[in-house]
Amino acid sequence: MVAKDASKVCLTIGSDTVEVTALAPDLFRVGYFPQGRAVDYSFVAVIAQDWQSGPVAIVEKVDEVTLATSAATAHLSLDPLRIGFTDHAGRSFALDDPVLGMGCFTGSGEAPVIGVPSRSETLGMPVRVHKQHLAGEHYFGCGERTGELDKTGTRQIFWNVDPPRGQTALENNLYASIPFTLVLAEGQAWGFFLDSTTRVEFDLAHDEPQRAWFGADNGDLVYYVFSGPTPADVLARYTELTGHTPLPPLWALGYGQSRFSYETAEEVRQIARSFRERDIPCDTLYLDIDTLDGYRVFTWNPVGFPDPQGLLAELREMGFHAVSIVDAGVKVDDQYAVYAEGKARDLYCKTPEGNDYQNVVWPGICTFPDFTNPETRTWWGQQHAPLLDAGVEGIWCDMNEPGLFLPPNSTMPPDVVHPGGGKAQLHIQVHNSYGSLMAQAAREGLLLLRPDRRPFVISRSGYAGIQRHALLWTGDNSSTWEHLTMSLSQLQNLGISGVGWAGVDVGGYYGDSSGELLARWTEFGIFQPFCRNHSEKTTRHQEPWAFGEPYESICRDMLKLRQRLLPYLYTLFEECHRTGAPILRPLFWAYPSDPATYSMDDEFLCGDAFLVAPVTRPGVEHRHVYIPAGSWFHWWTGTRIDGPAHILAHAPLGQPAVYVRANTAVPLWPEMNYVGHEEADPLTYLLYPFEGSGSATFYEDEGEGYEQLNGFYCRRSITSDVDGGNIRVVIGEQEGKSVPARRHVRLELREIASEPKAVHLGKAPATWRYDAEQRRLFVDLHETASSQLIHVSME
Ligand code: MIG
Repeated sequence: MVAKDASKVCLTIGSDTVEVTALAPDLFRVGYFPQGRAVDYSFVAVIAQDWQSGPVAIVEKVDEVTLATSAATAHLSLDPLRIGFTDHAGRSFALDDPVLGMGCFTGSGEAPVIGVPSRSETLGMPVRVHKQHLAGEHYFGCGERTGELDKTGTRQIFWNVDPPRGQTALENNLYASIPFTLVLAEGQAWGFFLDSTTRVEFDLAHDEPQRAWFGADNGDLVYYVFSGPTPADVLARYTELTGHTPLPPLWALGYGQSRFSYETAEEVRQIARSFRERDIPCDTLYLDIDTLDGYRVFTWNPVGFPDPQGLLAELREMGFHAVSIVDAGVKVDDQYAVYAEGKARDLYCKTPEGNDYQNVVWPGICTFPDFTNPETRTWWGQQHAPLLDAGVEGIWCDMNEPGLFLPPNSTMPPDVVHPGGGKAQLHIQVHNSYGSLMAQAAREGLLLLRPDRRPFVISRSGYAGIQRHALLWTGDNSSTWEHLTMSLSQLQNLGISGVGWAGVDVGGYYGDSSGELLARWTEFGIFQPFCRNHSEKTTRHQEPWAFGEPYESICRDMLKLRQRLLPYLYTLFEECHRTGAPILRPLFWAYPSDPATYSMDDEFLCGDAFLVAPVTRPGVEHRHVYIPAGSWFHWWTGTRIDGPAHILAHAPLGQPAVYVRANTAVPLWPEMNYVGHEEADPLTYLLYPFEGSGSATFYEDEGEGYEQLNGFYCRRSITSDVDGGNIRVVIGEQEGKSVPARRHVRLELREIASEPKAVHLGKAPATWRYDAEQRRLFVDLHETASSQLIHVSME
């Protein structure tokens, strides 16, 4: 039976329901609800509800139905049911495999079936869709993976775990699960997202080269297909569906220092003082579980931290922000108010017999809030009040897979019950959402408690959509070169899975770091969207000064550069917030038609302007770098390289292989050690002009609060045109109502071969200085809302 409305076709086959809906011109949703299960689309990942598909033409023939939007068409052949897509350029994608198709999965090698008689089980059968793997298709994304960028030919498991220490790149699933893949073929992208919070598996042409399959262990099969055709189109729609990364407070982009644990207030003070005395930038200090009273969340250890409010006020005075850890487990202790209240209100997960489910984590025996229940989330959010009152400004959600100690590295048994405030579900059905829901509770709590502030929440676990609640850090890595290598693809994989705000622990968590490893890691770390150094209890300390010289100076120089780059990074965060574009990007993001970029995951782009190729081996000063099309300037020597080219870069310690794209302005602050340390005046636009043209955007706002929503921000473009001996730079007219506090603006043009004949600002002579030795031209300008044209005549 076929029914339809304006943008949806609904099929009833036996007791099964299949719906295909056009949500937007480039986005289709397929829902398969077997065996009488109710039509139900999850709320955990998906946020957008009011879709405008535009006109949808639904055409019904005897054995075929099509839904056509202005951009793409879904094709349903009805006997047997097979679903596939084309776009208006005639490209086919996400085509059901003609033999196997979609349905309840009964056994390996057998076709899934639709319309089998109803079985009255809560969980339902495993469900799967088999798609054709078309020639030339490459799969990317899949969330938090340490394996390589190109996932073609692999199996990917989506099931959140707290892995044993020292995992290798073979460890498939980690702390967060994002069952999304971005597919590229011949420069064109499409996307696929399977929305299920139970265990999910993708076979990306692993078993058979002509097939890929996507399955959930039980329940419904709900998937979304994005028609692209660019990677940016796919990510824009995916993040509209699952939510945008909020704008962070500006200080959250600065460097953070952490340790499991700084154990006393005095130790925290000493760390803070060392940063300032040693002139090393740092914005944020992290307080790990030893700050707690017997590991009870939302408390303070009265011995080590007798006066948290006083400590945090001192830190604020020194320009630091403090972030406190909150674990998922609540210590069973009737004298402990948090536990007692959760118990009295009956907000914990249950055993099948109806008792509170208990397991052991840091505090000993614990219960676990049922975050699927909205009432639990509100209650949990309120618990953050004493931390904020003491001066804590950010919340660090840990152990939220949930990770349990009995047995080690385990999680909840599948039959634990999440009562859900009325809609009970088994743990296996909601497992992958637990971390996201905890982060959501924290974020919503912070928003209620400090409505004028932008919440800062960091989470270890998450599901698709985690980006709208928290930034994700990648948990317990190791202080090894191998883990540094793995980090590069891991952050690229996250970026193209909607999690733009992410970072790995700089220096590595488990095991002893070394001066060289820390220095190399920091060289890479300053380009991580989230830049925090963290290490485990039993390991050697790894603060930037821990290994002496030359490593301390290298870390200082790198972190100073990060701090100078904050206006550039903040512009990228705003773009990510608005469009879903990752901050740290694979090369193919900008070069989808260049297949050489598909596997080039030991280097990456940071925004449009920077190409970064970290050294990830000890004792090595050279490495291969692929320079993609365009002209690029080496950061340290100014040497120009025209891509595409494979080069051997010289990258001695302290001078990582970093390149800046020609004609792409980079806004920079003056050097400083934390946000607010000094006035950000002057603002420098750094630019490497070269024959041709280019443009960049600069966005700024208060860096806190929400006045940007009332128009108080400032966005402008900077364009550069070079034609023979004429360089024309236009700093565009300001959009938005903010009035930046600075008065001075400086244009710094690099690699100018000789002293210019004349430099004009509009028609008048400009104030400028040429540094022949450095080949740099500095033009002094004033801050103004109107546009400024700078004309450099070389002859
Ligand atoms: O079982 O709070 O990933 O960053 O330092 C370890 C102690 C619990 C795991 C986190 C790590 C943190 C540590 N936590």
